[in-house]
Amino acid sequence: MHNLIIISDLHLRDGSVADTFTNERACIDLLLAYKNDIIVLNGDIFDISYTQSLPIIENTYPRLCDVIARYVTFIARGNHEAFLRTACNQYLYSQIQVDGIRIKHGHDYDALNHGSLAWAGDFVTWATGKIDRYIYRDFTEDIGGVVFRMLRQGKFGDLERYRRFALDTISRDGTIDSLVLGHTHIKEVRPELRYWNTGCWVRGHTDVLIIPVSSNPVVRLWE
Ligand SMILES: [Mn+2]
Repeated sequence: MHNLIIISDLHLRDGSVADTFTNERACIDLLLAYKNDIIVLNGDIFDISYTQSLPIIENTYPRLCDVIARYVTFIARGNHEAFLRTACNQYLYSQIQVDGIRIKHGHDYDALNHGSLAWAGDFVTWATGKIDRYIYRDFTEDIGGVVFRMLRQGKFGDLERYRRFALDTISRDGTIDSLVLGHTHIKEVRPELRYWNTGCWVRGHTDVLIIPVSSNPVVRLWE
């Protein structure tokens, strides 16, 4: 029996006050502890919409990036990595499936990133990156926090709708037994719905999802 280890939404930035990544040592220890299993990073790991530059992130977190390059099996692309194709010498996939477990970041299911409104989601991602980059210090803990919550509310509406929309995928695709998303930063364990959310690994959160899988699982990858 192998394990599938999934974490998401680290939002690695530049180590400044606007960088909400937390507990690097614990994150490295986790990845090393499961290096013989299947480790998937489920999107918004490298916050390119904030830093505009992968080398800034790699220089800020050299040890973590080295461990990711060596031991992470697959990386799914999040909305903050929309234009990133590779990181830590690994390709970023839009979706990953291990046996019947479909893993994707899930931003295409939120109200702003879906279909013809995808530009709005891209804009919000871009704008929050700019807000954090230039006025975070005076902003985020008060007014910025309120604005951020409003943006988040606009994106997700209620989590019930986001989840239900995503779960429609399962009913339409016969190869999927269960779905693992990230993006909302809210960890959910809903095996009765065949739905999980990997939560996040930022200030106050070190969420990780561990699912046992067969020793020789069938893997499918989407560019
Ligand atoms: Mn996201």
